[in-house]
Amino acid sequence: MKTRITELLGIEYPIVQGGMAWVADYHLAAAVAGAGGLGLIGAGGAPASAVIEQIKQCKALTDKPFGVNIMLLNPEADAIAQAIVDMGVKVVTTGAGSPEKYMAMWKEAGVKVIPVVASVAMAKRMERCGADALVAEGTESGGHIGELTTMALVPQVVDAVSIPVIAAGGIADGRGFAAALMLGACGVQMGTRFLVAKETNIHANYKERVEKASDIDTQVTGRSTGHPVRALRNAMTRQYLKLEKEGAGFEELEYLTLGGLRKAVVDGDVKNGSVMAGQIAGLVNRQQTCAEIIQEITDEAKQVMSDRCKLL
Ligand code: TUI
Repeated sequence: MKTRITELLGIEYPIVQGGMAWVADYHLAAAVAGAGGLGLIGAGGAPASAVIEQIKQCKALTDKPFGVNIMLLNPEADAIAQAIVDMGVKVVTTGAGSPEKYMAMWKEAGVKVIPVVASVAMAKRMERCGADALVAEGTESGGHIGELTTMALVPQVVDAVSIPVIAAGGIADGRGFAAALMLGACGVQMGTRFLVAKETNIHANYKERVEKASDIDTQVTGRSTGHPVRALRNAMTRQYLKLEKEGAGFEELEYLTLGGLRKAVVDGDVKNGSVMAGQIAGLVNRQQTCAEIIQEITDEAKQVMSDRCKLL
């Protein structure tokens, strides 16, 4: 399956695994890379030393290209950005901010830079400062989100830039993949589907919550603080939304979510932790290997594209 993204990154399938904080470790990144997609180590809020160790381990497991996602609110983002260069990581994706200040350094080192954007303005800004491609991430996604839906965002970003666009948000099967291609994307990024991959090292309770989730089970907290985050509804999201409605301040709200993702991923506390997942969780109900996921999605996409064409 050749697209501008497979050619740019030297991968077999235009499928990128989301760089999920606490979730996307070197096991998952290497498994996705081995299956022909782009695997990512999610740096999240981890210290640079931990990310460097993850990169080393990933290199030991695979010869295929893999990347690192930098969450730009990480206080050690500068050191992680430098480590990417020093360690010869081939691809970097960024989230929750603008990576402009690292761009010159990465370009000079030949790192492919793929910022995640949630608006046309940000997409244009990233192209201007030298991005090689973009992930256009709709509000259906889990975790930190923007306002626009994937359906509205992707074609508008595709029209606004010349670099290849990867669609994300609400995509978990071949139909979503095919639809993204129809919107003009050259590939897809998926997080939620990979949450339940066999190679994903998260607590069994987290996987079970995702597998059992229905279409209406996610909630968005933090709209009032300017940090909207989508997660599966639980005692934490309910309490958060109640406090938000009552006009609670930033500090009180932050306290509620502090360490919430770690609580859910590592401790398996899916009641009080932050069980980040996208709106498509209702469709994700089986644990498969990364290779099975990628194979099934590409087969299904090819099938639905040929079926639909016959109907026309
Ligand atoms: O970054 C994400 N998703 C994330 S990061 C994350 S870790 C976290 N944990 C607890 C609380 C908050 C975060 C969990 N999920 N997706 C990529 C993404 N980036 N979505 C939206 C954006 C974005 C937002 C603003 C990109 C650029 C941007 O620009 C702001 C600016 O500088 O103008």
